[in-house]
Amino acid sequence: MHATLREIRKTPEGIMKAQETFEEFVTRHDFRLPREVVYTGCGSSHFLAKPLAMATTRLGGRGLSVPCSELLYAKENYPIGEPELLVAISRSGETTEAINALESLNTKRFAITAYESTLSRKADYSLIVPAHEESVVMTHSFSAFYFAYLQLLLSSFGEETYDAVFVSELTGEVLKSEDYIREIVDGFDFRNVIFLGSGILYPVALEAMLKMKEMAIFWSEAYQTFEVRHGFKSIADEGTLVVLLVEKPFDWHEKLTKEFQGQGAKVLTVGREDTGADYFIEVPRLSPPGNLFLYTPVIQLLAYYKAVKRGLNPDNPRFLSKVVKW
Ligand code: F1P
Repeated sequence: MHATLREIRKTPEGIMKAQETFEEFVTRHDFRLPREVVYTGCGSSHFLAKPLAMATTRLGGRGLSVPCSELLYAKENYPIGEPELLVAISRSGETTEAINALESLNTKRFAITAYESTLSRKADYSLIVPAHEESVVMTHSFSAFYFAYLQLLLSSFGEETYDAVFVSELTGEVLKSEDYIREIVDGFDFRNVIFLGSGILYPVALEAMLKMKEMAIFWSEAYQTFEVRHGFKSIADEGTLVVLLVEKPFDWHEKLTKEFQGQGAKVLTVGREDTGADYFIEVPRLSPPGNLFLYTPVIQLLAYYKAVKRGLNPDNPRFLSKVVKW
């Protein structure tokens, strides 16, 4: 079995490891997360920085996400202000840009990583979540990192934390859609794919787009849900799969589904209710910003099975390496 598939299936386990890391952190440190936080990372880790920034903002703080390279070479273009904390995310903890970016602001430094690493050693505080992966691409570690930090964020801001066992079980429920996802990929040989999501689900759409490119070397795009109608939708035709990631759909989602179907495209809705789509994956109820966990395994499986269908090895995608050094 491919390591990638094994690792996607480990999502429930990753959540539990993340909970342990969070609990250990709060026992060991008196430190609580501040309100003004800049988040940074590269690739998937950058797409994880985005929901973390959004979660910070939702909870009443101010979160900003900036890719590491931008923080290093173009930060004057971003509203960085005077943050109380810089959080750098890197699965390996050895990505050159992430290590350098951690030193780019004159503030306290926090690392989220899977290993004791250069990044964690340079940080004042770190969450080391041992969701280790063999695969080049990041899968269950994405959800695990998010969970550990979200718990810390919630507890720092005086909010109730998530029940880890419950969330872990819910991700297990979502993983049961694996056979159905494989059937979709086998039954419809789509030529391109568009991922749509709003709020916290937009970074999930971006991560889905990246997973498709990394694992399946396949053309994919991602937009904030309704933004796609403004020109971008012209590329959708009978060869297109549109993946609509939605928490609770309303009439606009149904109209959007019909609009794409009218262009000949097929729609897969992933959400709590169907939108009249060609394919539907129901996700259990879990309030945002924690609902991200219910979508990530689905989009990872979709990219995995597309890679398999295309006869590729998703564990070792062409031209890519696990750690990007400069
Ligand atoms: C960052 C990253 C991954 C990507 C690829 C190359 O790694 O861009 O997101 O999947 O493997 O590296 P890291 O800094 O999180 O270790």
